[in-house]
Amino acid sequence: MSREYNVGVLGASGAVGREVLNCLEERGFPWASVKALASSRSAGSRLEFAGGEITVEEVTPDSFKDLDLAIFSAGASTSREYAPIAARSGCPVIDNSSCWRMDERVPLVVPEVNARVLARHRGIIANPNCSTIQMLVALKPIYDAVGIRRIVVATYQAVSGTGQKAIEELAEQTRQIFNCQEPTRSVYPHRIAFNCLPHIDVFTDNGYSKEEMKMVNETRKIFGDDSIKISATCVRVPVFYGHSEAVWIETARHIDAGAARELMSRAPGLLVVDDPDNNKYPLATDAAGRDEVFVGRIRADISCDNGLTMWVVADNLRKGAAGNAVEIAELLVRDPELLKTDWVW
Ligand code: NAP
Ligand code: 3JN
Repeated sequence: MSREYNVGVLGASGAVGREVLNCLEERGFPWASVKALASSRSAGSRLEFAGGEITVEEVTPDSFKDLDLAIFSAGASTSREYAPIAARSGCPVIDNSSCWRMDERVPLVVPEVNARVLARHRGIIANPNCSTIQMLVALKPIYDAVGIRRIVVATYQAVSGTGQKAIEELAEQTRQIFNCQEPTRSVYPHRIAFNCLPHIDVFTDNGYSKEEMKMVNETRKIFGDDSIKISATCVRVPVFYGHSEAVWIETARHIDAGAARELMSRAPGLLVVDDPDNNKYPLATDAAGRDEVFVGRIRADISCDNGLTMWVVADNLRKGAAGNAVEIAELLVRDPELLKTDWVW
């Protein structure tokens, strides 16, 4: 019989953590046990899993001793505290937060793009930001074929990227507006219902938001190429699930739109939906609940030599967070070398 694994899910009660449980179940991950961890706030509450229920436990430094691997999505400060403890207990961590992404000791992994860097992990592996993941799955075949010099991207990000409370805020504000009531707000600085907010995470000294700079820095680390020029504008839109992106690239060598479409149609994890004459292009509503990245509207950028532009959509909680993390976990259990616990954190 093939081996089964004891898996920890830290942040299990949150939007990403619940999706991690769904992905473990739906993708048939070989689990022997699944331990749901969160803070004292939700300890004792029950979550549906694999046709039954599991009880959430409060995370403590001892939580990881009997686990083979853990997936974290409980924010950067929780990861900063607990990921080294788990790693030192022999439990490798796949971390969804930004805490470790730019740490030189930590591989930052999108399986379709740079799975090979997993080999040098020391117990902590970082999952990139959702907006970075879907863009790079789409661009990888073009990067490999002709190189990419410059990327300009505008994102249209769903509220589920902010967490469970933001999903409830969009639903409640929509209900209030339809009932002629003043919308109440607590998560975003402005009303999100029937609005677009060019503001995700905090603003930094250069005028870009932290979310925008994550796309810049993470892209360079994952492609292993500090020469790529990148400019991002990240926008929150009143969509529940699924991030969309308008992406413009300047390639190092010429490639026409047809050849780019052909390359993308053969790339792993990427589905081309590109028949505008028949109203076929990627939509957040179609991507929701799916693990693939969708790309369409692939065309020459008429403003730029060697320019291409496209529309890229994915479920931000699946491929953008939980799904990518579970895919990394699948790679770990497939290769016994990657689960050896002789690393030193
Ligand atoms: P959420 O819905 O607010 O859930 C937060 C989860 O973290 C809950 O389970 C919460 O437990 C737990 N938590 C918070 N503080 C904790 C603590 N001190 N100790 C233990 N558990 C704690 O947020 P979310 O949308 O799921 O996102 C969670 C994190 O995932 C984010 O902060 C971010 O770092 C990461 N994330 C990554 C991406 C990506 O692009 N890869 C996308 C979204 C989120 P309680 O129920 O007990 O409060
Ligand atoms: O806003 C989104 O659509 C994605 C959100 C990601 C996120 C939310 C809170 C904290 C992150 C992240 O993954 O970068 C973090 C964080 O860990 O910094």
